[in-house]
Parts: sequence; structure tokens; C-alpha cells
Amino acid sequence: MALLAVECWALMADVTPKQLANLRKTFESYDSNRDGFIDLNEFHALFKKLDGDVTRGECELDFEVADTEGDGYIVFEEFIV
Ligand SMILES: [Ca+2]
Ligand SMILES: [Ca+2]
Repeated sequence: MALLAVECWALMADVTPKQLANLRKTFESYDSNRDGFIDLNEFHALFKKLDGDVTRGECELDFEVADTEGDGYIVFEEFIV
């Protein structure tokens, strides 16, 4: 049976299925419109929650780092790596 990329990563990083489930829950809590991606708006909202006044510009830099494919969305795989 083929493993999903996320499951491969979990094996390599020694992440238990339970930790993986928690990560997915965290991801889903950030994905406020539930489309399976975190976009810049959701990312910014998250940052504001964590650290009061972060500007959108500051967020954009971190967003670009996290969005390794550069498609403007953070998927679960990009989120956890
Ligand atoms: Ca979303
Ligand atoms: Ca992406």
C-alpha cells in the first residue's frame, strides 16, 4: 500500500499518528473557511491572534517562506514541514 506524502514524512520525522492527528486539527483550526488551504488572510489572522500587531507585510514574508511551492496557499504538507 502506498503511503501518502504526509505519512512518509511522519515516519521519517518520527511523529506518531496521534501527533499527526493533532497537527491536522491545528491546521484545520487555522483554515477558517475550510477549503483545505491556509491563504494569506487566514495566515494573517493567525499571526494577529498569536502576536497582537503584526502587519500584513511582515506576514507576507513568513507566508512566502512557508509556501514552498509559491502558489499562494499553504497546504497541510507545507504547514508541517
Ligand atoms: Ca482556507
Ligand atoms: Ca503552497
